[in-house]
Amino acid sequence: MTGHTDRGYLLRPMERPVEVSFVMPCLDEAETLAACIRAARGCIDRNGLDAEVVIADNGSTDGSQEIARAEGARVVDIPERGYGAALIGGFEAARGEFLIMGDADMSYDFGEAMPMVEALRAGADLVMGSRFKGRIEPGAMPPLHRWLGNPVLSFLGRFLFKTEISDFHCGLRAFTKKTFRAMNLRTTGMELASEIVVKAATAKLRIAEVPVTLRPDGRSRSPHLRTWRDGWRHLRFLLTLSPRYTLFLPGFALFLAGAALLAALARGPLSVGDAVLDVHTMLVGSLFMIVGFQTITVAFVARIYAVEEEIGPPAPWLEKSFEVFTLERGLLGGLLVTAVGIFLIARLALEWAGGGFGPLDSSVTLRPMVFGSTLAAIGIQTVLMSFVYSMLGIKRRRG
Ligand SMILES: Nc1nc2c(ncn2[C@@H]2O[C@H](COP(=O)(O)OP(=O)(O)OP(=O)(O)O)[C@@H](O)[C@H]2O)c(=O)[nH]1
Ligand SMILES: [Mg+2]
Repeated sequence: MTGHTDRGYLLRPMERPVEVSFVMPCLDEAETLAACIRAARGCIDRNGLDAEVVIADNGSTDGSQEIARAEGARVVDIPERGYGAALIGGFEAARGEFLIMGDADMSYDFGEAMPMVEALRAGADLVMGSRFKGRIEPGAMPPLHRWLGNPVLSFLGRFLFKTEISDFHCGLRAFTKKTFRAMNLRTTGMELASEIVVKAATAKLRIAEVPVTLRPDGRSRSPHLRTWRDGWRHLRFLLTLSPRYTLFLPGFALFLAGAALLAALARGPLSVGDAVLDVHTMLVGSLFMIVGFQTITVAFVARIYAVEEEIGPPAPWLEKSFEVFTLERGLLGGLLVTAVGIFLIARLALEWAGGGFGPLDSSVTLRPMVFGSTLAAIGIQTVLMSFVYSMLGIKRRRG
């Protein structure tokens, strides 16, 4: 092992840029932190890297900071809690052109960071470690994460964001400082792991993959990651960022199915084999249309929100649509549709009144009633959502 004297390169003045920064998020990792910093240093020494080690700490109370300093690493204190917030703070403070992130619990081998540096030197923007293409040592990953959480979330991520990445949540990865700036990372929790991949994939950055080994972590206490809480946060994040597949298309399909049912039954009952479809099926069609329409409108809420908060990929078409679909036009359109709906209902009511409010033949009179109430519901939904959109898009409007 090398002594303290040759650690000078880890204690350089802040101004001096280096090629590589190893950034480790740390919350109470006194048991394993020293070994992690030494492993990173081992990689630096063996490969003659011009590098530094940055510990992004969230106020550990077990002396992790002192351990880090004694090992010659630079400690950055991040007041905002959370894995994502700590890492973002660490990246900002890092002086390297290349940033390598890795957990401080000895579950990753920092020696495997070198192929990542080489990939970055060769022009990659982001290099993802892949535990599935590498090795997962026995006991390193709980079965629930191994066979359900990670594969399902990675599959969804690949499908929703059109990327080949095999391991969305690998803790060992590397990217350039330029990529870091371009990604404009926003999430403060564990979902940062997803955010990085989603942003890199949707911005069409050059992503490389390197197999890595996952070992059982070296600490005696339980991990910070809580399976269901963090799994759900990742899932929610992916779904929010991709309303096209999770909301818009299902909503649109439902709306069309409902419209088809209403159209088919508009003139009278329909026989399908031995079955006779009538006004009851029309009501189902009406329900489909209303729920489908609501789903579509919520898809737009999700997309506008993600764009406004800069947590999702940008959408220039949204900017344009705000110019075309102004609040006033939305209100007008919604009111018109509502008016048509009310007209259909009112016409029926007048006929009913003309007949002295006597009993109605529901198989006939329910038809315009269903059309009218469906249109009124959709019209009112349009009016309400126009307000919601204009509130969400308020930052967008200039002057
Ligand atoms: N600064 C900071 N670091 C954190 C926080 N949560 C986790 N970390 C660090 O992030 C790394 C990974 O945390 P773990 O708790 O091992 O979570 P994980 O590796 O994703 O999950 P497991 O597979 O269950 O171990 C470790 O270095 C932690 O110290 C946090 O809130 N703040
Ligand atoms: Mg861990």
